[in-house]
Amino acid sequence: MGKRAKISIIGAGNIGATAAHWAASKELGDIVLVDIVEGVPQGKGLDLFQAGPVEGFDSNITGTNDYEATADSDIVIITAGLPRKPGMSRDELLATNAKIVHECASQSAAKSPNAIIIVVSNPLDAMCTVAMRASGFPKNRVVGMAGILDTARYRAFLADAIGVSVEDIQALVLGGHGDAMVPLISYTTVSGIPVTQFLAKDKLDAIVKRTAGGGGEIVALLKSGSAYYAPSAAAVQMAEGILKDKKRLLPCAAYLEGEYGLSGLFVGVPVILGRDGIEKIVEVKLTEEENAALAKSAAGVKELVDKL
Ligand code: TXD
Repeated sequence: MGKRAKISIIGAGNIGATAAHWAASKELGDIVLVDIVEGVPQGKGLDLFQAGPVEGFDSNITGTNDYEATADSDIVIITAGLPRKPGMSRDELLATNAKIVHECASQSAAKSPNAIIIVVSNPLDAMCTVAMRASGFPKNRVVGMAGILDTARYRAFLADAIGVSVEDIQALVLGGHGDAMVPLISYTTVSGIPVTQFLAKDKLDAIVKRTAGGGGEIVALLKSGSAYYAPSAAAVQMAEGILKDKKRLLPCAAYLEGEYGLSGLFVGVPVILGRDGIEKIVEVKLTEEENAALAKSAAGVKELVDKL
């Protein structure tokens, strides 16, 4: 009889703790919260554990300041790092967060050599490279969360504008997790019906623009932090797809070696997520314009990675 799955979440801040919340409410497995701040992962873990009787989930949830308890995790979600302040770009977090993600990935990998790492920390695409180098894991076991979030924002805005359920909007947003992300309008449908039959171009373009600035919009509102409900929900959707071997086709940051004409970089592309992590990178046909936008977005990622 197999044991419960084990998910370690590194960084018990806004995203990490909320990811633990979503994972517990989906009863995905036992959860270990890790943070450097004494008491924070322990307190949040204990509190979430005590929600079990109310919500009806059975999950051992613990918090710790070291990696002992994370041993043999199936999934490691790395959310540790500084978030943006108003006016900051994700890129300005590079140096600080690269050190943090390097430490978290290497410590996690040492305790869980067979885990799949889901990277959340920003600047996302570059942090995926840091995590892959630090963990030494093969490219199928390091995946970045950004595309699902960007696509969720895009889908939410579309559903609101069209007046349909968010469940009936299918879409893909590719590219780096930055202002140059690439929403694929040609693949956006409402229950299979092209979105262009519902919205005029100017409305669509406005939604694409708002999506690209989606992170910044929330940072400006919150002033002391960045988005965490949707990012953590997206990271947990990836964990669920892996743990349940669902073969989800989702936009995630994956290490490319020739796909989309790109190599040696993590960029947001459609992937199939299953028990082995990134089981396939799906190459879809792109318009000239979409290809150019993806290449531009990738160039931005490369610039950052070269600074590492
Ligand atoms: O789409 C995406 N990928 C992005 C990612 C969406 C939103 C925000 N994103 C980024 O996630 C954000 O820019 C940050 O880089 C991370 C985490 O954001 P969060 O909002 O959770 O930041 P917090 O609340 O400051 O939490 C970070 C925690 C905090 O508790 C620190 O004590 C902890 O990280 N931390 C560490 N934990 C473990 N080990 C080390 N070294 C460490 N350093 C800090």
